[in-house]
Amino acid sequence: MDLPKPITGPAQRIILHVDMDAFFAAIEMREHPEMKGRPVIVGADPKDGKGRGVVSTASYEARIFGVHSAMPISKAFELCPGGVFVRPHFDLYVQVSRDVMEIAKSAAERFEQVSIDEAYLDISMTGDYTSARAMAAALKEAIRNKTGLTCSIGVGPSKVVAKIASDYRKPDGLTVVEPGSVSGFLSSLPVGKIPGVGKKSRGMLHQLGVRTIGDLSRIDVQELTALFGKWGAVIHSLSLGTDDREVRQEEGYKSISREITFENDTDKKTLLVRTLDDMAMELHAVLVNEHLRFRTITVKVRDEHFLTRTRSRTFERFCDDPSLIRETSHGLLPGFPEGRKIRLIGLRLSGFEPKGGRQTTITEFIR
Ligand code: TTP
Ligand code: MG
Repeated sequence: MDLPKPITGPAQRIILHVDMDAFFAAIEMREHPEMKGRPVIVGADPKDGKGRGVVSTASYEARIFGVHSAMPISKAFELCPGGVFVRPHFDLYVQVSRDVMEIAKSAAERFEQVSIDEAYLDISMTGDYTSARAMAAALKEAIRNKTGLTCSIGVGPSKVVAKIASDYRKPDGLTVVEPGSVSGFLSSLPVGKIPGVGKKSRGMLHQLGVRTIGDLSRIDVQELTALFGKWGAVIHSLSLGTDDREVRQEEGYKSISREITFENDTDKKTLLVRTLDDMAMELHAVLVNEHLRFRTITVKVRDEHFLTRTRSRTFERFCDDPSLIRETSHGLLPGFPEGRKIRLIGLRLSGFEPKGGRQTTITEFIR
């Protein structure tokens, strides 16, 4: 006889976010043990303080001096003249990234890589937060054994909570936020910890008297939408830890891209071109590693008033030539109203065919 089935709700979601610590710098320190414990700054050549270009990342020792990603390299030199300045080795970073992502992917039901050193895993199958914590600890261990590098992990009921949690005890951190502790965990954190809330939005929120995520959660949504449009409603729900986005596992790359927000808005064409060159080198390293060729190249630029322009070019044939990426991207730099400064620049390659037949199972590759 068929017994009636018990009524059960959907299983609770458990999301894990993993982010490598000082990724490029940590790899350089692994390759050059003599750099261990020193302030290591990966990025453009500082040229005794006259260098153009920006910092890619800095070791935690260098961050004590105030050095951080996207800062002009000349400023980093000023803050930390005794630092070890290293030019990036993207091929190596991409290979290490691949090792990390392979391990992470095998640990989850669903896996989504979101940047070179960062991924979300849906680990709802662990069933409860005690098992999820054990799984996260095992993942940290496996990554360290394979690569010699540390990462930080956050676990929570949504992507936004997991992401904020992974940043909470960096480096080498593990923070688990159970559903009942979400508002307690978020409320006292500065509002800038919400992904996407940068210097500009932070300043505007401070003017409303909003300093913490708790302050943001208590403010009237309409006040936020008046100020930020749709984005206002988005950050309001994020402040409550509400985030329905699923971990999206996609087969094959749709595009690979890189974006950088400058520390200070700039009108220097040379800096824009140099930044595109660095991004081209990094994306080319991904192409080589993933055996891909592309047809479409897109440059995106956002100005100080948040006016965003993109320009693309699609080639007739698939290609993977680094100098072609660089030169085409320079030509695609869009014009802007006279006197406007640029705050963000991005480069994207898409329209892939696998070279030599191998296809990956990793999703988009966006910072
Ligand atoms: P992040 O994870 O943002 O930084 P990180 O890993 O260096 O440090 P953290 O411990 O805080 O996570 O970025 C990963 C890599 O991406 C970083 O090592 C270098 C590169 N990167 C840039 O090149 N430019 C940038 O503006 C940023 C933010 C990162
Ligand atoms: Mg990182």
